[in-house]
Amino acid sequence: MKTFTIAVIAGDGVGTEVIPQAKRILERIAKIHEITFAFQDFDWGAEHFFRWGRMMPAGAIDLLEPCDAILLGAVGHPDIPDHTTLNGLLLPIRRAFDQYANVRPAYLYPGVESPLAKARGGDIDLVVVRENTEGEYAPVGGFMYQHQPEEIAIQTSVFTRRGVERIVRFAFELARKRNKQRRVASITKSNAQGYSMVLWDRTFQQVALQYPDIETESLLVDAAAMNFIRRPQSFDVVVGSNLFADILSDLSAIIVGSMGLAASANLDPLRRFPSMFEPVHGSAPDIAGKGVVNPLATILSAGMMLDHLGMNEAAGAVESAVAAVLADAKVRTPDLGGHNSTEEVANAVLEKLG
Ligand code: GGG
Repeated sequence: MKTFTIAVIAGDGVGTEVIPQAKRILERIAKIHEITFAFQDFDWGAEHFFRWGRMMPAGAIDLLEPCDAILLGAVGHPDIPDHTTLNGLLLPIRRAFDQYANVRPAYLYPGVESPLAKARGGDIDLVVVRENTEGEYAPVGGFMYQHQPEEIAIQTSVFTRRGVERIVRFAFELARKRNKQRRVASITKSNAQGYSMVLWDRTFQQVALQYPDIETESLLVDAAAMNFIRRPQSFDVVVGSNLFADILSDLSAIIVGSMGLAASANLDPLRRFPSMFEPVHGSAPDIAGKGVVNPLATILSAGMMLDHLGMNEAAGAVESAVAAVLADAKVRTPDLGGHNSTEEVANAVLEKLG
């Protein structure tokens, strides 16, 4: 029987509520498909920070490296600055394992209401591909004269030709694999950022020449935001830098109904290291502990993990079960207008899985 070792970091806030539900789904999948998941739970995050002064231990990366994949809940705590939690856990993992492709699908499931009046189930079906290891998130910069009136902060973006080329190529390959509209939209702000984003545009144009079967479009990020609202159905694969694609993927999540449905994969496409799967949402302190967070984003992320592990049939089963629960429109958490609990929604998915 095949065994997959999965590192599990539930993290903070609602992360500790959605991860147990995703594990229940994976346990059921394991039974159906005669495989085993060996979960290794790591209690890293805010509580670890309060106790030890760091979000994860010094040897954390070495502990994660032998695993087949990482399943992450959420990071963030109201009593710790957000840059401390993010830079102490999530971002170092993405960089250490060169998870350069952050894949964030946004599909308007039948049965889910979009805030866009005209959008109907199936109308929106796009994937935001986010460069995940450099760009605006590069840990390069510093303060001078900290906390003084003359304080200076410098934050340097890092764009490399190699980094841009590989994420753009990934986006083109994904458009081919999806075989839907066969279109890639590249997002920059090269009118204002005349070095990094110009390098991005040039690289995009060069890579595009190798994909004559894929239609292309280059948009400034402000126009892209507008067009996500005005003509969301025209997008297929959307590729952008670390910051821009992060912002656009929140927008794409909300036009397909809820952040509670937004799944993501942080991939090392070369498979040298474990890839990491997480809901796009954060720790949501406002609803943490109430048992009402939507578990579907994490369950769909677990589905993406199955796909990455080569369990395509199982991944399809998870996605279909979630789609069926949403189409029934009976059991849903408050973010989707329902009154059910996190556990009840996961139960409904389990029922569909059989
Ligand atoms: N699901 C992990 C999490 O807590 N994400 C929230 C967050 O702040 N993410 C920042 C990012 O993806 O760059």
